[in-house]
Amino acid sequence: MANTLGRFYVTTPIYYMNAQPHLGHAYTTVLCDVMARYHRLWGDDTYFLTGSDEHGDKIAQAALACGESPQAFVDRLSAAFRETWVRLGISSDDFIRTTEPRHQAVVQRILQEIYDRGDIYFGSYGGQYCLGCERFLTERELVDGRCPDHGTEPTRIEEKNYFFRMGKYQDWLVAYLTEHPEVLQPEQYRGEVLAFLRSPLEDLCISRPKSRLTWGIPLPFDEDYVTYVWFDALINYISALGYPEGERYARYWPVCHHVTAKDILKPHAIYWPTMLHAAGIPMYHALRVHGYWGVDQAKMSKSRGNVVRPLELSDKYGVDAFRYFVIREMTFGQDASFNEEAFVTRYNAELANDLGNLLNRTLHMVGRYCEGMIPAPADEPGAERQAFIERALATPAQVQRAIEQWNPQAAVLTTLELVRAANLYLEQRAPWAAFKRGDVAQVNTTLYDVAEALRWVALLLHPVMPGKMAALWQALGQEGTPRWPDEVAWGILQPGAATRRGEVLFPRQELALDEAANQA
Ligand code: ME8
Repeated sequence: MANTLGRFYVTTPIYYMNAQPHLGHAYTTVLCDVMARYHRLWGDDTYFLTGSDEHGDKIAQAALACGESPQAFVDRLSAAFRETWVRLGISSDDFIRTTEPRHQAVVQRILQEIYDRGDIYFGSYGGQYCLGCERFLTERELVDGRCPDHGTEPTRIEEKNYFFRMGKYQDWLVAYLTEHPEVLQPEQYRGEVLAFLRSPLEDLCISRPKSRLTWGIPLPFDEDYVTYVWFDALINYISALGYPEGERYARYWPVCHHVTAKDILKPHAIYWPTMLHAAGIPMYHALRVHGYWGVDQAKMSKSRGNVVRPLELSDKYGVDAFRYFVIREMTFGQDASFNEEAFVTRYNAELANDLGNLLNRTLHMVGRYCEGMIPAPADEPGAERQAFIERALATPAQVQRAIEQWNPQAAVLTTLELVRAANLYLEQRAPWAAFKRGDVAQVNTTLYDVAEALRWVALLLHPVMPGKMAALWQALGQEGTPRWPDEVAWGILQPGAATRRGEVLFPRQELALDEAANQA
């Protein structure tokens, strides 16, 4: 979706602080980081939020199981998440924790606002409660009496609670999602939500009695209750902006893009819009939903012992290789399966071979034939050259379109095609043979063109592999960091710039399976 305001706000879900980060968390966070970095590269005023979801039953129980207080427990896990993001090169602008006073104050303010407007009432409820989902499930959601997501039997709970009149906003929500198809994409997920909304929408239980759970934000209008964790968590997206008076709220809320996997579609596509509407807050700009990572065609789970830890992979193969793989492998919206062998194969074929070798060969020839300096191209309009330059010229717009359409995989693949075109061009023009013939113009022009294409690759893939692409940029004798669009023009590379041959950019990797690490 074109961003007309020149501003971009992107959010990850705030993850539950009940376990260490895994591949799924890392994927969403890397994806948001890549999107934020493209927007920054284009000069958009960009804000990127992530954080931690720290209240609720699930966390209270996990803390109990570890013999820790809930606060000490979430402090420890939240620190582990933050450290993981630093090590994965995540460039978030803020990290919100739902136990922070700045968040709690906004949750209470919104609860009071909706209560005063008459959309929160007190009532009795008996229902099937799933601890994993932290919500009551309706009869039609159960499969053979079990929660479809957790496979566990829900617990029957009867209690008095507060309810949000969510059902009242069903018609508004259906009309909104119908009239604004771009708000919820890919289309299959919008279809799922609209199908769900064909049956009556029930009101949402938004409290938990303190007699059962104390680890939550107290309701401002009844001290015997705490807030239901989803009603608390969703509000992070605006509390972090300093809602309602905050300057960041005014600036970024109109361009908010939420990103989640399909598991939490319902809270984001149904609870959150109706909560916003009831509180008189404008709807978010977009919700983008991706699929689920499995491992070797199976579900990733602790009990199967197949949980993929992102830091183990980035320690073994490099952080940029990890980022590249997840973005390149998953088609946005669809499920994907992780396999370490496939990771190493892709790495060797695409990064070590196609891109790394192209750079090695180019630098080697620039060293041998041109004294290590970028040569000046001859003004030569040959057909092969013309075709190659045209291929290069088409790439930035294709990358930009792919990113605007939330298809980062296509952005990577289209850049990879440019790399392959450069390899082909090198073969066709064979500067090593031209050198032997003494055809200096052909040598210089070919090496210039390939180096220029590599400079573009450094720029086009910078958001995906910031470290490696900065190294590529410098290897070509460039200073500072790439800028777009100033530097996406053919011929910016200055002849005479001194290339730098440092370490091999993408050394070949061997598969190094570590069974013990997988059991941890
Ligand atoms: O749901 N594949 O937190 P959570 C892809 N606290 N992505 C995955 C994944 C997988 N196998 N597993 C997890 C919560 N994710 C709430 C969110 S937001 C206001 C509150 C990612 O720790 C994906 O982004 O269970 C998914 O939506 C999220 O982690 C769920 O994280």
